[in-house]
Amino acid sequence: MSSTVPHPRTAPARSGVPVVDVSATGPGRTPIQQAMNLMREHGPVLVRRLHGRDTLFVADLGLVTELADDRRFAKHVGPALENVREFAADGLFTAYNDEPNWARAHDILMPAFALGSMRTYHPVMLEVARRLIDGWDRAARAGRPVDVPDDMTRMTLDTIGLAGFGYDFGSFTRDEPHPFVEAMVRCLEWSMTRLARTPGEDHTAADAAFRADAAYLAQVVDDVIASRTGTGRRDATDLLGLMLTARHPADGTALDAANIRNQVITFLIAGHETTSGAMSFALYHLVKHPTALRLVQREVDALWGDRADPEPTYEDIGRLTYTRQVLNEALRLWPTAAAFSRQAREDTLLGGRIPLRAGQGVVVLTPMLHRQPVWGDNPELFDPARFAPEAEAARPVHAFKPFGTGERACIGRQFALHEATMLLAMLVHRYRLHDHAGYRLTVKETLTLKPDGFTLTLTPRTPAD
Ligand code: MNH
Repeated sequence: MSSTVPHPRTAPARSGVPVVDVSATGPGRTPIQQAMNLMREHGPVLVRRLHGRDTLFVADLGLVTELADDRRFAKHVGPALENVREFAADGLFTAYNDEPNWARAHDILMPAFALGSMRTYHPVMLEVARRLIDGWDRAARAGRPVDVPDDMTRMTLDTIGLAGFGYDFGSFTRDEPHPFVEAMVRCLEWSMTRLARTPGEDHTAADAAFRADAAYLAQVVDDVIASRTGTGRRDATDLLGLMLTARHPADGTALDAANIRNQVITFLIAGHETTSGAMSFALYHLVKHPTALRLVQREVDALWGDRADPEPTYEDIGRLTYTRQVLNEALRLWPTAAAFSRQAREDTLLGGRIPLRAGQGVVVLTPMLHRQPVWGDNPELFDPARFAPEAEAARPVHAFKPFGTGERACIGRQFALHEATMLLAMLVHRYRLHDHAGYRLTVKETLTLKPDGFTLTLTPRTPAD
């Protein structure tokens, strides 16, 4: 694979980049947190060596700023995404830059993600938020804890299913997550742990299980597509409608059936997994930081007063500026898609000293970028004031990259922020959140990040509380 080309043998010495060999333990089940700890020890640029394969990790702001220059660098589909390609192929997320289907799909689907389109999704997002609230009301009455990441995942999967594809996963009518989620999580885990394999081990069973899961995902996707094509509503203007009928604005081409399947898998996964983690981390930080919670309460109370069942409008969500700051701050500390890769367009020196060959990958470790000195003396502190407009304006633009960078940055950013801001605000307005278990954060990695085993208990709130 192109990204695992050995680091030029002389480079570490010449460039002064530390090389840390982790072969003895491997990266284990938490490779992101391992890399974070390596950086805490060795600084914000290092080479991680694993069984002779080198990966350059970068979090230094100056270097990331260079890597964000689309004239010198582009997205790199590194080993992790190569594994995801085994089930998402040339979908938007995992397509190579020069694969014609990337630009074709990007141009066709862009209109579905313009800010104005969120107005169209708003009613569906609200409907699904209410499904979650119904469930949380029942839990509150029964005094039963809720599993935060599980319920956030139910909510985001149903939202992307309905808003993007007119397909109802019905996640809140099930005790267990929809089997699509379980198969998807196993596929993502396979993609991650496959990177940590020791040469010579036998992985036949794991690979066979993966193939079965991937086949199941494809089957769900075919079902999603069939339920549309069967209705005669092919021309709906949602994502699936665009995929099935839209023509490229410049050359008139359309997406082929195989690519549509890859796009549907891609959007079902990319469209829910990371948003779910982001909302879970935001709730975690809020229960641990009463001052910030208080400020969110003030904001939602100012908007919705003591109405028991407010009807959040599309415009309301834009007014929830502090709630949005909370989400940004949660994404700073735990960006749920925690790394992205860049490659040099031509042989070059990064930072004037680190030789990179054309096509060679560099991993930006976002959680550590988000803890660099530009964030002040106490980067571990959760403080939404960092995202007050004045503070944001004063900060270099590339200091905050939870959605990646450049033309391959997240297409779903507005979608995620609209959905997450609305739900967070509704939950804070409606419930008192109790950290009944004195939760201690452990971050689970399945390529994306989530707080593991995070539960809350709830009681109804009246705005005076
Ligand atoms: Mn999303 C790309 C993070 C929500 C669909 N997303 C990316 C990248 C990051 C990212 C980082 C860039 C990856 C890379 O450079 O290799 N995305 C997020 C986060 C959230 C998120 C942190 C929520 C919070 N993403 C969403 C949602 C959707 C979505 C919601 C769809 C509805 N994301 C995508 C797609 C891409 C992407 C599609 C690939 C875009 C491209 O390469 O053209």
